Amino acid sequence: MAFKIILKNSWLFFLGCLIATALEIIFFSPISPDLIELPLASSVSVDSPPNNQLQRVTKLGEGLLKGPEDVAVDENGILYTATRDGWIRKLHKNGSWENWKKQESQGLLGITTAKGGGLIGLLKFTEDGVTVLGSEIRFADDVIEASDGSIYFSVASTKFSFHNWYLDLLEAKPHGQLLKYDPSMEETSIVLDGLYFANGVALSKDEDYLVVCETFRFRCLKYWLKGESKGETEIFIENLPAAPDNINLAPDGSFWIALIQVIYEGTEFVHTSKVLKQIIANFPKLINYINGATKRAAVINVGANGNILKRFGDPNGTVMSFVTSALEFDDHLYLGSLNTDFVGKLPLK
Ligand SMILES: [Ca+2]
Ligand SMILES: [Ca+2]
Repeated sequence: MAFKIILKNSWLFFLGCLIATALEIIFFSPISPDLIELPLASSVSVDSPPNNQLQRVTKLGEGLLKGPEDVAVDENGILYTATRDGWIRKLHKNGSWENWKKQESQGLLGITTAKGGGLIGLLKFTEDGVTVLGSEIRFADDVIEASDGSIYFSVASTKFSFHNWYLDLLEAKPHGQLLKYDPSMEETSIVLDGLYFANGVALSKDEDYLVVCETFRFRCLKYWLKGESKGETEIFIENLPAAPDNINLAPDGSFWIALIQVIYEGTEFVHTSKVLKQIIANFPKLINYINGATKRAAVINVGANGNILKRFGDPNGTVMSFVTSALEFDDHLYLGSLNTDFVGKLPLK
């Protein structure tokens, strides 16, 4: 009899815990998720044709650079990168590294060299000091400067920060923006709102349009700055085989786009279930089981017409993984990553 009561109470306790956990997950979840539109099955594979070109990189600054997400090279051939310890470091042409500027945040991601000298992230750094481009920006991502001095930059999410970016992935709502800083007015305005994790930003060779990548939509948009379509937005490339991160203009007018594997093979089903997303948002360590970013690397070269021209990869992440940036300079490709302690350098000829 007593055994039966204990058994019954145990079941009640178990049931109570189960209901409490379900209520916690649904009502106190940090996200209110939408479902992700995954790339169509017909899309080209990121590994097709298979290649492991990114395993051939020379490692620059190995051990010194923690998560160098983006790279920039100035006209004198000096390479810059911002790392997760808050340093912006310079690689001089003689091969020596300089700890150039230190900032409080560890979340400075995209950078670009400034036309008048110096470097632009969410802050503009010059030898003389620092200019703030926008206040109360939670999660700035990539940035580019036009020749008229306007600075365009992406905000990946207005809801989540760099440190919980995966919540934005799980929520899958358009919290991203493209902003413009006008240096003459010292004002920042919204160019595009409602973007899905706005990430890489690049200007075309003639600066008649810019491309902004929407990571969790597996596509990049073209926004016209000049001509009869000025102010209009259209698709530049869509249905990408992985999620686009930073984008850089190449000297020939094409673009290099880094692709991250935000959805691991076999775990696609997570993004078709709101309940599963809420469970993962409550138990963040589970994200490691569905995020394939650290398992491989891929970059593509896309023509101005939106066609893929070249692709380089490290299909099992042996040397490079989570490559977030590819920049062409002087017949070499410089590769940034959130999962390496070096910048990769790959000869293109
Ligand atoms: Ca950049
Ligand atoms: Ca980025």
